[in-house]
Amino acid sequence: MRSCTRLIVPTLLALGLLSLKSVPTFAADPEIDRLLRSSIAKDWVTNGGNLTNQRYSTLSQINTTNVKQLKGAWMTRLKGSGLGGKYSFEASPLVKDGIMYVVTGNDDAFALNARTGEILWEYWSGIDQKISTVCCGWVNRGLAMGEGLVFLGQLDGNVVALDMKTGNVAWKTPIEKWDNGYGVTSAPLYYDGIVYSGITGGEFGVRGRLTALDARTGAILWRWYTLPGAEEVGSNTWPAGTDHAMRGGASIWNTPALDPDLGLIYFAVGNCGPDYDGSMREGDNLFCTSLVALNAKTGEYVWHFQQVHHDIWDYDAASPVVLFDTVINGEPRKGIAEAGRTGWVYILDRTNGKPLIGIEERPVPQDPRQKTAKTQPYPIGDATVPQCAEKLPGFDNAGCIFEPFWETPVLIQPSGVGGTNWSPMPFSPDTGYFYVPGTVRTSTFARTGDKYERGLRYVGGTQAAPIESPMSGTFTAIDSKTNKIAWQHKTPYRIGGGGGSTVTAGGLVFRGEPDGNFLALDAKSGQELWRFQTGFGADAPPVVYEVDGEQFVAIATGGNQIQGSAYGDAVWVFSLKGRLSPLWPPPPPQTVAGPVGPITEGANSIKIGGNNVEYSFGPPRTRIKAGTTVTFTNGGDIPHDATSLKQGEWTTGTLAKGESKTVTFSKPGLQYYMCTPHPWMYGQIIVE
Ligand SMILES: [Cu+2]
Repeated sequence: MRSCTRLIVPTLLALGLLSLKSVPTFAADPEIDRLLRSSIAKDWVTNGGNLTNQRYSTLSQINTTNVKQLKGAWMTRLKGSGLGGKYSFEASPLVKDGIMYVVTGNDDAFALNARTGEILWEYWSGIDQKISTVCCGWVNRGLAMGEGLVFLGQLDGNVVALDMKTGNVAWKTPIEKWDNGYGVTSAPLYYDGIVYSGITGGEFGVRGRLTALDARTGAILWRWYTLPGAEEVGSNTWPAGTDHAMRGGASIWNTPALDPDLGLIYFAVGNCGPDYDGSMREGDNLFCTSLVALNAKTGEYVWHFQQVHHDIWDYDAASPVVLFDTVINGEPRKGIAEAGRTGWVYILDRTNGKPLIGIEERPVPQDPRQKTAKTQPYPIGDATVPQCAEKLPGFDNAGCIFEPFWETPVLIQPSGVGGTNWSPMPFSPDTGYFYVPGTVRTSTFARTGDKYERGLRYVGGTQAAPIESPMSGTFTAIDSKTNKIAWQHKTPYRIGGGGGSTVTAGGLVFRGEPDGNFLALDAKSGQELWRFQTGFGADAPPVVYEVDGEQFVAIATGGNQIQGSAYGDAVWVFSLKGRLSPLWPPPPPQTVAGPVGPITEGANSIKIGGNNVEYSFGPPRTRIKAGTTVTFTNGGDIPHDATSLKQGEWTTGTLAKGESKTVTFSKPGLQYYMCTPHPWMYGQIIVE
């Protein structure tokens, strides 16, 4: 269809028949395309609000002067979908013509009356609950729409189109298989007849890619691999004559942005695999941890910028890219920015991928065993999280960003689950600020090595937060002209792991807090103007919309597995005419790493992933007599283990669903253990 435009227009020109009015419009959905190209107003039609991912709403009925009156207009529970400890609720609801569309961590989608919250239709994904290749919580980051369809990606590797009126499946395309290590967690992007989807699997030795599908039929139009094949651009950044690039990860975790004038699609690429072992993959390892621009129609490579060369720290670029226009030295410039796990915002010229403000290559510490890169890019400006670990008892080595490590654990900050992770970064053209959520967490990095097996974890090491090490967050306004901090809040909880915010022409930033509070801040000063307790982990990026002249603010409150917030299955919507009052606060997230809860006396049977809390040991703490044999049973859906924090002391090895293993504790002492693939799961055994 699209190639017709190119063929027909020259023909018409040649025949002298062309007048502007008679140009046939071949856009498959001119209305959605127009909304995607426009500033965000009444409707919120794609995950990032429009093609820029700015999350800047021009609505201003709710503003700094009246936001104190904001109350709940409605709250709807989504029938238990995505409710439980293995899930995160990270999707932004979409709104079009008074109807809201939302997707949960179980890939179930719902349409609701955006005024009243009444459920209009339901799509239950029925995804296999035994999917064993979910890296970081069961999550779906959102939807796209166009041509009368709602699009979503699923953890089982399918991209699905639903009829907007009924929720019936229009088409379903497997872009990969989950048992090969793949899944989809990113919100797709729709524009001009094409649905673009990312893919996950950076921890499973996959070959990342962007997939373009025909929106009408679901047919795959093209794929662009984030790991180059032989002779392709970037192939010389991998060791010659090896196939390490073919399992080098480089997932796409989030929604692309698109510039229709330049004809380019932009996206961020995740970490290199195996995550913590660079010993066999000498070179910069393109296009791991990079920003990439492609021709939006053909998928042809145009430019890239690599944030971290030869990544061994799990420093994904996982937050969605943001397009913005600015003036630098009196000249109008087209910018693109992305907040990294490194704690920096990378600000580039989106026409060519060159730094707009300045990024310096600086020498960094070396470890020849890891084949570390000689230099790394340092953006001019401020980082939003600390970039050096503080010394902790029991660790000889505390390092700063880009500190190498081998088999002896090294404390490093930011960790690979720190800085800005999957969370979006809004931009306000009024303030010129980016709003950057960050996680402050130190990890102990160590390389262990791994053998690649299709569909199994392939990370080559570990990064666990030391027991009792603090975990918190930052929320920072970064000036887009200088990349410097305009204001910063230290937050009690981690907020960079998938929580989010949105900014409005009413001068407000709305953001959730993992302890259930929903906040409104003054976008210019950062001052808190309003807060409301939703009763569930309030992490998802909110949206702003209007129905019948009334402005609403919506947030999905269902908790976030990475941020440790309370789970739920609710959508909350607020307006100035709202009448609903706050709910009772849910349990707050942990602020130090390690097992929590009361000590169970004499428990010699420990269940992993029981009671729908996938990433947990139960009981997490037990006191036993020396000589007791403890049985560990995996009651979850995915493989787990229990492994002593003292390296090599004891481990159950990988336990498949339903499998058990016993460990005998003969000597008195304090035992801490964790799950190797999920380094935020901790347990404690006190042996007397
Ligand atoms: Cu686990």
